[in-house]
Amino acid sequence: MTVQPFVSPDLIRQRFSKAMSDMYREEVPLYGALMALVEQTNREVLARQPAIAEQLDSTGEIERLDMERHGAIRVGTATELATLARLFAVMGMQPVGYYDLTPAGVPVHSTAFRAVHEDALQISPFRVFTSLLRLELIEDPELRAFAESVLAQRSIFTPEALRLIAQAESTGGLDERAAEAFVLQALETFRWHHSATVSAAQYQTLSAQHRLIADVVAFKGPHINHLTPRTLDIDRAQEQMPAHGITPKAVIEGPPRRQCPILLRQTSFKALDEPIAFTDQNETRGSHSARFGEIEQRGAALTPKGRALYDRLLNAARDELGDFPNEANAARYNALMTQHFGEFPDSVEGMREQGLAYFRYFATEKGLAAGRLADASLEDLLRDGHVKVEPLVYEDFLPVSAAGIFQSNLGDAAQAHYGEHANRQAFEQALGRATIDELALYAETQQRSIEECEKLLGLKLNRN
Ligand code: OOG
Ligand code: NI
Repeated sequence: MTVQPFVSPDLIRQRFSKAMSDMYREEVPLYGALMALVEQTNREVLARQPAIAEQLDSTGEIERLDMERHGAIRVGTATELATLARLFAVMGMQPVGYYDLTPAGVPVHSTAFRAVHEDALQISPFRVFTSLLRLELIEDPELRAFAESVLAQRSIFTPEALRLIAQAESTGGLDERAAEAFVLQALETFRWHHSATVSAAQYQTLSAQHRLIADVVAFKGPHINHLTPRTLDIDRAQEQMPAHGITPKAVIEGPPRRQCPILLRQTSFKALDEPIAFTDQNETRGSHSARFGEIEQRGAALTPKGRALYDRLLNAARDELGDFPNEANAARYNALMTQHFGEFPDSVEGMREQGLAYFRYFATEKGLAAGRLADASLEDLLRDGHVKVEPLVYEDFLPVSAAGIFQSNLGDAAQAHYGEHANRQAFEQALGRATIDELALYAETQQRSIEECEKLLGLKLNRN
């Protein structure tokens, strides 16, 4: 018997991301329109701004741009979350970061499953923002018990998916045939179902408590609710949306427009109202809105110091606005954001000097030609052009932005006030493992790039 080699988890993730995109394009035609719009703006940006093309070329991001996307799902129980963690692990995706959405009135906490090493991210940067419903925040004990009993009856994974996960765990991987089957089986968990698991009246009761509760509890599985492509110019894409039959939300979440993009800017369009059959109906007579569209622009990952500055400026702008940003105050919000963020250096050099962002260092042709340099520091090498630097792209999410995205799709009526806030410990207990600190990942990637320069240039750098 010949032993078949394992398919690398990174390739399984790449295939899964493509399969997910194909499924979603079929389910939500507007997603296809959004993809076309983003591709077109990206092409224009690359043609008009060669410096951006050059930067993406040196970091390798140019190759992953077209396949770059994130999705989002919401699950109802600890077992569902823990099994998802095992499913994503087969594709080399780990839970990174902890996000508490209760301050925004959304009864969930979340993590992002993604690849963690820069080489793996380069093969497929696919991420899934995954939220766990916090049933303990439902005040009515009867409704809570009802939600729990409905969730206890569903199984969101196919038996074959569960079997393949166990096989990957026990043997250390999946061969070609098993990997192919795994992608198809895993996809089923995220599919949209037109039939609900509750009656119309039960749906109304759940929805009256919070629309998100109905979205999680009343369905057979955690349908993927959006898939977000990466644009190189979000303002331009947002401007173009109406001409493509897409109506975006009032404000772009995240930092204001800058020369040197930081973190993450996102905008979304309203969820579709879709026909649903409840258990007491034999045809689709009800409706539910869950699925929406989103695009994002990614910039530099910030250090703890940079992130603290970002949070301070964002909070200052929002405090001065005195309300959640919305249609009516959008212009004022944008002006306040621009004004406050004037304090955040808008150049690679400025951010580097102040230690606000993470970077990747590359040995240049000139550096390689120069041969061994004794006793150099990184600053010397940069000054002499022996090493060049590019910001590390932010691979994660932002809690305030995520809250804004949730809100714009659930409607303002979905705002609630919860006495209880973050509970990372409970989340990790449900997950069955700790979440990874994203800042440590960026610091490691930066450090590896410095070590690579040392190796290529044949020197040991002064660390001061
Ligand atoms: C997730 C919303 C958050 C993002 O990009 O910040 C999100 C959800 O609606 O389930 O996707
Ligand atoms: Ni999103």
